[in-house]
Amino acid sequence: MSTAPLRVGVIGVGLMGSDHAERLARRTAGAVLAGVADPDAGRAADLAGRLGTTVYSDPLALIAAPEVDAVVIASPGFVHEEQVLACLEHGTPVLCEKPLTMDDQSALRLVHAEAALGRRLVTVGFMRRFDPEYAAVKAALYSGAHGRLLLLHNTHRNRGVPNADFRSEMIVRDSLVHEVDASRFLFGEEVVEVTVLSPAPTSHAGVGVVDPQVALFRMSGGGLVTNEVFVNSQVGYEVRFEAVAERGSLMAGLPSNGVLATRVAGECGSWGGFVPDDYRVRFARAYDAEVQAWVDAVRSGSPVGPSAWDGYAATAVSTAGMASLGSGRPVAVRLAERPTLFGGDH
Ligand code: ISE
Repeated sequence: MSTAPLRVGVIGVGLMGSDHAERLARRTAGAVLAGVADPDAGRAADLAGRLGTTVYSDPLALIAAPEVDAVVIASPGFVHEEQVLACLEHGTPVLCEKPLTMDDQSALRLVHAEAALGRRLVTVGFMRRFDPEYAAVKAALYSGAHGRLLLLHNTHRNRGVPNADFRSEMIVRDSLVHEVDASRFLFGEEVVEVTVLSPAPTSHAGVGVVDPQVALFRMSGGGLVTNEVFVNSQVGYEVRFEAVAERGSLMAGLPSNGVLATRVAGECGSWGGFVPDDYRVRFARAYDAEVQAWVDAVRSGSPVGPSAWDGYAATAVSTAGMASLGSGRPVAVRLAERPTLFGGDH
């Protein structure tokens, strides 16, 4: 492992990017924050002032800078292809937030570009793989103690969505994509078919927005995954699942958050735990572990975590899911051939 700290630049400093910038500046061993770039110059300058780093007005200049060894991309998905390609051209390791790109074809172009280089530089930010509960369930399933995994039931809720231009497809592409990756990870298989159903929408969704959505994945080994994604639940950020295997089931992300408490609430009491507001709280440990593992892997030169292939495979399911959203009918997922660079793991 190199002894010099890894100098990391962050592109996009909205909610997630500023969280990563702070993590890199304050609590990631072996890393320093080497700069930030964002189209909102004021936002970038505020954050850079607080964290004592440089502002780059152009994300491509940040990628090309000799003072930047590695890059975290937390910009909107529609600029990921150009930014990840620039990292590949400069031989710069990159942790790109999900979704890798907006559709399967652009994601596949990145897979091919990296395969042509012949070395792994791209990691995709599917942080749930680093959540201690997801990792523990995966380890338990792989120990064989529960037998074969048959079914997975996922619940994914957000308190609300921030922007007025929110569309139904964004639930598939930006939210359900986490369940796609988690299902591939826990089953160790590809998703071969997706169906997205549209129940009667909540009155809290925008006009014409299908929310909640229920999606069904058929896995390559025949297992099934049911998913509820509800982004205007009003309550908070809830992500949990139950994996049903031949000799038992495993539940994770239960809403108690470890502590069940009673308290006075008006005339009667109430009981329960705490529901976090958003993903930065619910998955704080996962993000810390993910970024630390990525920094360690870049410094030691042995990649870990979800690859560009994982990003492509998840995006291909989202592309098929967006097609199913209109019709409610099953849509088959057909993946391109997997380059040998990406091995056989999920
Ligand atoms: C957001 O982009 C995320 O990645 C969150 O984890 C997810 O819950 C949310 O729905 C997405 O919009």
